[in-house]
Amino acid sequence: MIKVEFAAGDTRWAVYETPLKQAFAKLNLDVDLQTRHAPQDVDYIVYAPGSDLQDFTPYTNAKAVLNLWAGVERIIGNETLTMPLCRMVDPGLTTAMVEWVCGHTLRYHLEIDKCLNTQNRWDPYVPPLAKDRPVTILGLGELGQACASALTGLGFPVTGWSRSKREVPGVTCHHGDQGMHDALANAQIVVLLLPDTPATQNLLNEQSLSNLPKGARILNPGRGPLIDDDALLAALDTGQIGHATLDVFRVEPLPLGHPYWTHPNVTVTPHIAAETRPSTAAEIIAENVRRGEAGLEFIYQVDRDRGY
Ligand code: NDP
Ligand code: OXD
Repeated sequence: MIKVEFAAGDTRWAVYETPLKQAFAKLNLDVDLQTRHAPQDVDYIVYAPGSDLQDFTPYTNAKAVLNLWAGVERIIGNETLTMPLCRMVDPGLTTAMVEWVCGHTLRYHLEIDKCLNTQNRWDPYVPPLAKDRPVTILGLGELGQACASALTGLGFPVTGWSRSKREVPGVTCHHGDQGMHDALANAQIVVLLLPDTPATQNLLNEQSLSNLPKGARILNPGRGPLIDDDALLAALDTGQIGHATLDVFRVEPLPLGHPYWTHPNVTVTPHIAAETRPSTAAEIIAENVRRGEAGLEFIYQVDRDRGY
């Protein structure tokens, strides 16, 4: 029997136990799924940041750690984790991110805030069509590509930027340092969908913010450290950046008293852009257990050198 340890916390256990058992059964995997196996017996560990499990040393026979989150910055530096680490690529999470990004892009594009604050004024405002509103997505991975395709489908001219060269139908793709400069040059709305790695921290800084057209808007559902917060606040104050919608922060929950809470041109959402969905994520976990047992390569294995 395959022993799978669920080490993602009690709250998640309550919602993941049944979908995981169903997903294992669907693949005919004979799994003993528990929260308290003896560590040396464990074959796979289902994990989430914030878990009580921080020392992987006793899990001497574990074949993989299967993360329920897409981002791995809170686990990748754990030196006791020597077995393969797989991140989450969940169709439910991807759909949620596409909805969040499209929704907030349309809020900016249609100037929905103006409509909500008319205060009895008849003040006709005609937004441009989407085809005249360039959007740039920094990060063209699973989520960036899905969002780029959806925004292209809505008619926005989409530009994307990644570390390596990418091709996404209908999207102008750039990569590398000069590529970022080019990707930002015309962007009226910028979406950050990069992982938090040493190479991506503070990518949006005084200089890159000044590359944007005046009044550009920022959506950050990626990670807080991608942005130099002081530089963004300064750019919001001068109007270089028109508005920012931020879902992720260096410290979460965002501390009370942080200037983002009260800045008139910032919207804070509490890291809800895209939750992992148990029913679809369970199938990804089960597929990786199946692969591990069949001696196949895991899907979505993290490359520790790249950091994502
Ligand atoms: P992927 O690993 O699939 O894609 C990451 C993208 O970022 C790739 O295109 C990659 O380039 C690019 N990238 C990485 N490093 C650099 C760099 N130094 N310079 C330029 N481009 C770089 O990740 P996902 O799309 O699945 O997820 C992205 C992030 O979204 C997650 O890491 C997480 O932080 C965040 N997230 C947030 C959620 C929320 O609710 N707010 C939910 C889920 C995820 P390349 O294509 O060349 O590899
Ligand atoms: C994730 C997240 O990385 O929720 O999955 O941010």
